[in-house]
Amino acid sequence: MAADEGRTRKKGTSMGILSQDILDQLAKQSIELPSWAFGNSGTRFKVFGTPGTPRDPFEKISDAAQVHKLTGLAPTVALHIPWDLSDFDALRKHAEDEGVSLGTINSNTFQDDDYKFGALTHEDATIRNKAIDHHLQCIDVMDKTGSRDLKIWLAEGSNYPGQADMRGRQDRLHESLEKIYARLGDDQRLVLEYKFFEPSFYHTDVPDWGTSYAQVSALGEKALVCLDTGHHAPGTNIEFIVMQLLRLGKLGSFDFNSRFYADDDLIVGAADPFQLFRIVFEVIRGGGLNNPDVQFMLDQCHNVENKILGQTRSVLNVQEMTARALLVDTEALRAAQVSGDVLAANQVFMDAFYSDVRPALAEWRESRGLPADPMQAFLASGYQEKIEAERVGGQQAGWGA
Ligand code: PSV
Ligand code: MN
Repeated sequence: MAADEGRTRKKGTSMGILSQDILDQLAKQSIELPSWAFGNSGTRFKVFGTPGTPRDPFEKISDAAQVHKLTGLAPTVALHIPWDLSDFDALRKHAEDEGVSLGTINSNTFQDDDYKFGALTHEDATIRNKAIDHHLQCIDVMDKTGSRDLKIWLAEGSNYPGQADMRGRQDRLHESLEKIYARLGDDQRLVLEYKFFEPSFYHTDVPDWGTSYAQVSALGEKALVCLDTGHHAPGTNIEFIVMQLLRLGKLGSFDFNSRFYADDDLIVGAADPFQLFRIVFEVIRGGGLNNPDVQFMLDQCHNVENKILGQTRSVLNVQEMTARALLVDTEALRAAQVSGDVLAANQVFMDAFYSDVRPALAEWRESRGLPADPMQAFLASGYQEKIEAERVGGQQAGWGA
């Protein structure tokens, strides 16, 4: 135990497990929510409609703002273009009125017939230019919304060996990205997301962190990698990638979610809480926690669960794992590592992982005027009943609106 425990820890309360230093770090944490998490989503088999689902970006923002009101953790909302096309001055004002602001702008080159065989990599310059123009429009939107980041995820690749000129596509991707990058303002950034497969099954043009890193490094300082935790082959050591990208100064953002099999987009920490712990530990180790250069975001689709509660659960899970990772006794860990004490090092690590920080976090939340149990508070708030009664008629939002 630290000698200054009496000074830094609140004795006699469950918060005592979390030092003031840890609480200060937790107080600074922010996690961006994706607007699309509040619309309907599903699988290729069925999209289930849910009463109260937003019909437009304004209603999505209102729902996202509930998560922030309940947790104090989610002050910004990412938009998807064209799904969230609207009067952005009004949307920005609406977000401010609701106590949040607009965040990352996500482009979309995966829902247009022209992009069947690629967008930024397409053989045909007309189609490439169309995809580049879409990104330039996204940057126009960013100018209006005050957003810093343009997030690009590309659904490009091929299904069969021999189908595509992989090398040529990589070269064209670079040329296209250069044109987009050139349009960024001084304070704007481009984050390039990778994903190992789907919708293409043989090759994907940006399948891994190395390809994203190579592409963004060729652009310049304002281009970085986005790491979506669901976009790796099973068994991948994601925390190693986190460590490496932080070491290289190229980790721009996270899309947090969890997965059992493929890109499942489930609640963060649901499938493998220990993996989330290991990732957050490396974030802290690499200086990425509460570092504005490393944007924490969720990228989720709630197919069967309540969407506002699903997002709330996710941000709370990130907060909980951050608290646990901050509990790692780094001095003891380092000493064990240096002396080659394998078991002691592992025990230090696991001690922190197994610490139950939930009562401490509940008490701390209350001390800051937030509900001790945000999930319960939402259920008691009447908000869900209200939106179900009010949002009748119109077209519920989903992938495509
Ligand atoms: C598709 O896999 C995806 O989930 C990517 O992760 C993007 O971030 C997101 O869609 C929105 O375009
Ligand atoms: Mn993503």
